[in-house]
Amino acid sequence: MRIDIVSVVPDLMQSPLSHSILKRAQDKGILEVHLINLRDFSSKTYKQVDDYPYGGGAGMVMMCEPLSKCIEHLKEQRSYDEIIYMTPDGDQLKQKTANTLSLKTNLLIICGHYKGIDERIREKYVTMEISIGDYVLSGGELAAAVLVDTIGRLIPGVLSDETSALTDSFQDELLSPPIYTRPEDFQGMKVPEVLLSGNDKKIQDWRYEQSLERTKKRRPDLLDNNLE
Ligand code: 6GU
Repeated sequence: MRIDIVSVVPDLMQSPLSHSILKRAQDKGILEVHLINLRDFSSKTYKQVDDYPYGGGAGMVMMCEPLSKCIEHLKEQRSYDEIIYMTPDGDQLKQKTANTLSLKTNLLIICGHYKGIDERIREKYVTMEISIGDYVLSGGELAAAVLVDTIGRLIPGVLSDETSALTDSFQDELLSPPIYTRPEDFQGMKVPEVLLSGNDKKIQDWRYEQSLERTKKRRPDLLDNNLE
């Protein structure tokens, strides 16, 4: 999979994309991430990419021209399965979205900064609009890093233990059960007996019960969604 990310502050995403599982995915050649600096497509003297909003008000708006030039340039080289705009008024990112996107070949992600991008760019090019939650970030970059992380780890072949992503919280719309490692006794707090029993069936049943209980207590909304 190839993911191209357009931003005015591409450096913001450098570190999250260069470690851990995303690094491994790129080292293995399964994932390719390219950061594109929108300023490279500005025709203004000071590489300006934003301008005052028509109608007035606070904040700047990312102009049509550099974005359009940039997107057209990228589209000449490959066709994108989705052109995704990161925006707080987009559809909220869910595991299901990540699952679907992890099977694509070419994705283009556009990060808004300032107040966001000119509406006409959304109308002309954008095929998906994604938010990562109901709070405000300074720009789409950290949200894009979150999106790439959640997609990247799902691409077939990225996780060495192929089943590991399947037992994540949310993958089956339940939260994960509690987990333990050595020692068996930590300052008098013991690991649940069943996990030491060696009885796989009992362990799986216990984990499922714990998942269900935890979800009921912490995120009953997830269970309601299951009934829809
Ligand atoms: Cl995708 N962008 C911004 N600027 N803020 C956000 C967001 C995205 N998702 C949640 N808050």
